[in-house]
Amino acid sequence: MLEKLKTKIKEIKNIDSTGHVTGRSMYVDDIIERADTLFAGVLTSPVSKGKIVQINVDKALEIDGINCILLATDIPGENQIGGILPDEPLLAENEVHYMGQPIAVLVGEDENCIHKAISLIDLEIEKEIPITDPKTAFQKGKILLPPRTFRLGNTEEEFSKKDLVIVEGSCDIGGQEHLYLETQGAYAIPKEKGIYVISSTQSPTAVQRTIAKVLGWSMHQVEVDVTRLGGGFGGKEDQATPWACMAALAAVRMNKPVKLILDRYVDIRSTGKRHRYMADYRICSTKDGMIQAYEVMFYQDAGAAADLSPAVLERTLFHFTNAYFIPNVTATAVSCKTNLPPNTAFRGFGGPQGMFVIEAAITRLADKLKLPREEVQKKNLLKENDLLPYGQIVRNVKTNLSWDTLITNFDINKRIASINKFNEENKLKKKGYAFMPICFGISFTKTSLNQASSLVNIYYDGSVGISTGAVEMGQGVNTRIAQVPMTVFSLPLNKIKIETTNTTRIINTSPSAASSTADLNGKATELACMTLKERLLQFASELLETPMEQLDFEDLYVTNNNQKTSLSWDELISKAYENRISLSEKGFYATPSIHFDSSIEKGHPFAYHVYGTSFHEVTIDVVKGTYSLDYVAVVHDVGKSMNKLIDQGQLEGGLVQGIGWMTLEELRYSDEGRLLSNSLSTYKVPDIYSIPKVLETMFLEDPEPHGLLKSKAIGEPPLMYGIGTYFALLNAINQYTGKLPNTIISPMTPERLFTFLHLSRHHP
Ligand code: LUZ
Ligand code: MOS
Repeated sequence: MLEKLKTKIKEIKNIDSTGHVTGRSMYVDDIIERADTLFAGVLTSPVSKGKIVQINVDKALEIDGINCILLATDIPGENQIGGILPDEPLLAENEVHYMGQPIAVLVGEDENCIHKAISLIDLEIEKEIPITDPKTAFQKGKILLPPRTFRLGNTEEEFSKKDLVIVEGSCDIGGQEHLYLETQGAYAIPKEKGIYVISSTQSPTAVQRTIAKVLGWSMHQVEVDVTRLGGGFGGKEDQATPWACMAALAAVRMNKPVKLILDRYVDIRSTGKRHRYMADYRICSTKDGMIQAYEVMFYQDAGAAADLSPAVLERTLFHFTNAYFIPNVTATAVSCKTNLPPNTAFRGFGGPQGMFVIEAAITRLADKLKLPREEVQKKNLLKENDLLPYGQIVRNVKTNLSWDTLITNFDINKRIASINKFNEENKLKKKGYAFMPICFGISFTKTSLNQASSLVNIYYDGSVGISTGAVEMGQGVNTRIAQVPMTVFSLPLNKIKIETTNTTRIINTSPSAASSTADLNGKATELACMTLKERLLQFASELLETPMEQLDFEDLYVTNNNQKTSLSWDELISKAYENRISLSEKGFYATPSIHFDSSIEKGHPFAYHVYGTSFHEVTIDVVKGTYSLDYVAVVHDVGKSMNKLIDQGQLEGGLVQGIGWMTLEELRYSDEGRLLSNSLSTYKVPDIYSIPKVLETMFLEDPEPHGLLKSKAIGEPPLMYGIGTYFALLNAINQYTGKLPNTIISPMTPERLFTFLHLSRHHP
C-alpha cells in the first residue's frame, strides 16, 4: 500500500452553497413527480392513551379522489418498526400509546381530498390516563429495560468519610424539537423487481430493512436513495423510517408512485424529540474542591416506544462525568416509558443531559464551598492518562490546554473583573458568567456500527464518481468527502461528483450519525483512492519508464520527482482503460481497536475524544426576567482541520442550537399529553437576536490519526457548549438572590428565570 498521501489538503467551500442559495438543491418534495403519482396522508391518534374500540372508514372512502385507506390489518409483512426493541407498530392495532401515533394511511389524488377524508373517519377510542413524566413512569414500573450502572472506585465508602462537603440535588432537563427545515417525507415508486424509495433519512439501510420487513420482502427488493436532507440533527436517524414505510406500503398496494410529506403540524406533533431527563445526585469533595465521589440516577423519558432510547441512555452514561476526573462514581440510568411520542436521537445523543447534571452538581457544590465555580471545574479537569468510568484511558487530552488558551487568548480574567464590578454597581441588572468544558467520545457506542464502504469510479474521460454511505444533511459531509479524491489524486472539484446515497450501490450502511460520518465514509474513500492511486502510478511508471516511487499526481499531471511530466491525468486514465486496467474500487473502513463489554460496562468504545472550553457572559434584568447573551468565547479542538469554513459553521450552529435548547425551546405538555408548544409561535427557536452579541472562536489544531485526513469530528460536540449559557444565567440569578434552587430545571426561559429570581427567595 502506498504510504504517500499529499499533506496539503485542498480546501474548498461547501459544494452545496450555490445550490442552496439559488434554490436549486433538490429535496424530496422538489423531485418532479411521475404523472400517475398518488399522495398519502396519515390519521393519527387524538388521545395519548387508550383502546381502539372501532375505526370506520366507509364515509371517508366516499370522498372524491380517495383511492384507499390502509390500516394495520392491511400490512402484508410485520407491523413492527422497532429497531432496538420490537415494541413499535407502524400503524396502531388495538391500542394507542401517544397523541399523534399513526393509525391509518390515506391514499388519494391530492392533499385536499386526503384532509377531507381524515376528518370523516369514525374513530372511537376508550381513553385511559396517560403518564407524561419519567419519574412517575418509573414508580409505576414502566421501564423499557433493566437500569444500567457504570461504576468506578467505591462511592459508598467515600461518602461515609469525615471532613467531606456533600451536596445533594435534582435536575429536570427539558427535551428539544429537531425542527429540521425539511419535514419528514418519502416518495416510493414501484419497480419491476421491487420498489425504489427516495427518503429524507439519515439511515437509508434502516429504511430499506424496515420497508422489507413491513412488506414481507427481502432487503434486495428495496432500493433507497437519498440526495440530501434539509436538516436531520438526529431526528431522521430512526424516525424517517415510518413515513417511508407508509409510502412504500401504499405504492405497492396501488402499484403506483406514492408521495408522503408531513406538514409541520403533524411532524411536530407525531415525531419524537430530544429526551427529557430527570436526575437525582449527590456529590462530595474536599474543602478545597477536589471532587471525591459522585452518585447519580438518571430517569430518561423514552416516550411510548424504545426507538433509539436505550442507545441514547448508554451515551448519557458515557458522558456523565463530562470533562472531569472523579475517582469514585456510581451512575445508574433507566429508560422510562411515558405516553409521549417516542423520543429519539438528537445531536449529542444523551451526552448533553449527562453533562448538564454534573455541571449542576458542581455549581451547587462550589456554592456550598464558597469557591468560584470555575475553580472547582478547573481543579477536576481530566488529565493525560486518566481513567474514565467505562474503562477507557484518555490520551492527548485537551481540557487544560483549551481552558488555559481560552483565558489567555480572550483575556477572560479581565472580563470576569469587569463583571464583578458591574454587579457591585448595579442592583436591578446582574451579570453572570460560566465556563463550559466539554469532552465527547467519537464512535458509535454500538461498536458494530463503526464501519463504512465507499465506491470510487473513474470514468474513462478522467472524471470521478464517489458513492458512500454518508448522507448529506447540511453538515458538509459531501464536501469533506470530495476533498479526499481531490487530495489523493490532486484533482480540481469539477472532476469529482459525490453521488446520491443509495442502498444498491453501497450496502449495509450505518446511519449518518454520531459525528462519525466523515471519518468513517471518508476513510473508506481514502482507502479506495489509495488503491487506485497505486495501480495508476504503477501503470504510469511503465508508460514513463520511471520508478514508481518518484511519481505522483499534481494538478492534473503525473509528476516525476515533483517535476511535471508530459503525461496528463486524462491521458493516463484513457490509456489505463485501453489497457484493461480496472478504474473502479471499493473501500471498506472499520475503526480499529474499539470494543465494549456491556456485561461489565468496561471497554474502549471511542476512537478518540473531542475537547474544548467555552466562556459565557450574560446580563439579566431582575425586574422583567429578561436577559441578554453578551459574549461567548470558544476554544475548540478540531484535530487538523480539513475544512475551516465547515468546522466554523458546525461550531457556531451547534453552539446556537445548544443555547436554544437551554434557554428558549420549551416543550410544554398538558396533563393529557397534548403538546401545547406545537407551532413556531409557541415553540421559540433561536434566531438572529438570540445568538451571542459577541462570539469569538479559536481552533486548537493537533493532527488526529483516527480522523479523516487527521481532522476531528465536529458535528455534535459544539452543541454542548450551550450548557454554559444556562449556568451563566444561573450565576446571574445567584448574584441577586444569593442562593441556588435545589432542583435545577431547564430551559431557562425568561418566565422560569423570573420564578427563580423571585420565588426562590421566599421558598428555599
Ligand atoms: N447514533 C447511534 C448516535 O446510533 N449511536 C451513537 O452512538 C450515536 N451517538 C451520537 C449520535 N447518534
Ligand atoms: Mo445523531 S444524534 O443522529 O448523530
